[in-house]
Amino acid sequence: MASTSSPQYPALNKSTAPESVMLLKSTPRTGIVHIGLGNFHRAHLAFYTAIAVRDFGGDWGIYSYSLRSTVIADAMTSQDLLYCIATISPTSEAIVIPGIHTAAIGGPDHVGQVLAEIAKDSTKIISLTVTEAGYLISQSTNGLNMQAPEIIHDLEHPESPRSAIGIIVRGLELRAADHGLPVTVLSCDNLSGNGDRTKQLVFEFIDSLPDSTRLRTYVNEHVTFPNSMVDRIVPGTENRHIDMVESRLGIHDNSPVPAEEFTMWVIEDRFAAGRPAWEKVGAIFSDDVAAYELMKLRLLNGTHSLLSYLGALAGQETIPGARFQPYIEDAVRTILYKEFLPTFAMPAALTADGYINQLFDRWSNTVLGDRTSRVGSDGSTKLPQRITEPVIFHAQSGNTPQFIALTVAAWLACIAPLKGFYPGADADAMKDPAKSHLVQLAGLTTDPAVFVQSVFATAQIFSPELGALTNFVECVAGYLQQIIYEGIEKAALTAKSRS
Ligand code: CS2
Repeated sequence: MASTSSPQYPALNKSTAPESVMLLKSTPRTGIVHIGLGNFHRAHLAFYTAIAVRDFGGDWGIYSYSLRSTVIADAMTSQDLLYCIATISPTSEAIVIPGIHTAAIGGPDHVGQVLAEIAKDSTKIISLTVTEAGYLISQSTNGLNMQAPEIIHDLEHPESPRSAIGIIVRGLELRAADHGLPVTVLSCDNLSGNGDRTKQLVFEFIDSLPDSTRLRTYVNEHVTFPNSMVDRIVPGTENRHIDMVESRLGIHDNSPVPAEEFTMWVIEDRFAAGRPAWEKVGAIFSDDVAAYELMKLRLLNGTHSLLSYLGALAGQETIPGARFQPYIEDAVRTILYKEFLPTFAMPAALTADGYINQLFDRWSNTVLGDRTSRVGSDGSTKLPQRITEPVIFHAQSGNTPQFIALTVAAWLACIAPLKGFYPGADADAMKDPAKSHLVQLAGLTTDPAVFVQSVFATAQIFSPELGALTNFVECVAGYLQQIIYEGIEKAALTAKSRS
């Protein structure tokens, strides 16, 4: 790991830590195996679990695994499995150090260890934060993408799965063959009905295995998949965060997590083998998770997508930069109130205005500086979750949601610009698993209408049902044309005038 002259974590203990630092170090044994060791996990599930274990005990240490990269795992291993969550807002800065991990490993070479850990009878929860893209959902079948190279590989190589679903199934297979004890699979990603969805994908994988009766029965009878809504804005780690920790604590953290103060977790209480006392440290257990999920996926995430693409095209590097452009703020209010809010029922405990005002505050966090390129990445797997049902909802009464159409057009302008159009550096920095395919389609024509038609008809990003909504598809094409020839502000003003 990076060598450094400043002291490392072991030098820090309760008496040396500054007052504003919360050191949550306990030494439980492993009870949770987590797949997807990114910043989101480290600032959310790990945070709640560290507090719950410190205050209420239990063997809920987290054995964590990153599917591809070894960077975070190596950084954490080199610093006693500790790291800082730096909570940053314009009015405060605080540091929390959640000492709850029992291992941090990364990369396909180590997947055997993860399977062995899942198989242990001491493992009670398998949790996941692998992003929308990590579930390998096919939009054409609305199920597991059996053509994905990872799934093809995983069906053929039981000992070395590479996909999250493959790892879960192979781990469950070992449990079924060994002791058959119950376990919970807990998805913490932004998918609508994330638990139900994960269960569906797990069963589709199982059904493709030869001789799967025993495993099917085990999963049916002893494995639960609670739905959950998980919320905290967590940007990527930058050097300025490393410097901030160093100047505050005098220690060098190779991998701190910047985060907003706000955090929310709503979970269904369906745990097959127990769980940490999360309800005592702020998590909400509810039978109404679906309402919270829809609220968050549409109001926060859906609008976040609009902010990222309009913002990037307007030359804004950050979400607050975008949010403070008057015409983008106007677009945000319209999409929230006119296009997303009518499509679901708010959870009984919250009011729309209260939640939306809080969103504006969260998007205004200029010092956290969440980037448009982070939020805009992976649009091909995020947008279908966020916009499909709202578009269909409006189409049923003969309407086309203008700002949702503009969001899709702006995404295409950012990810696969047509010849002669340059979307700017922030759009350039967006990654997307469908990027190379979209760029290929964009290279076949200079006509935005032809390009947009081909995306909906052939790219298998959006469902056939959405692609069949001609008015919507044409509206997207019209906005792409306007973005290219007149600019994003003009396109947003048009959308406003039609709303
Ligand atoms: C964002 C989310 O990446 C995105 O598209 O909308 O990561 C968002 O920051 C989180 O869901 C907040 O909980």
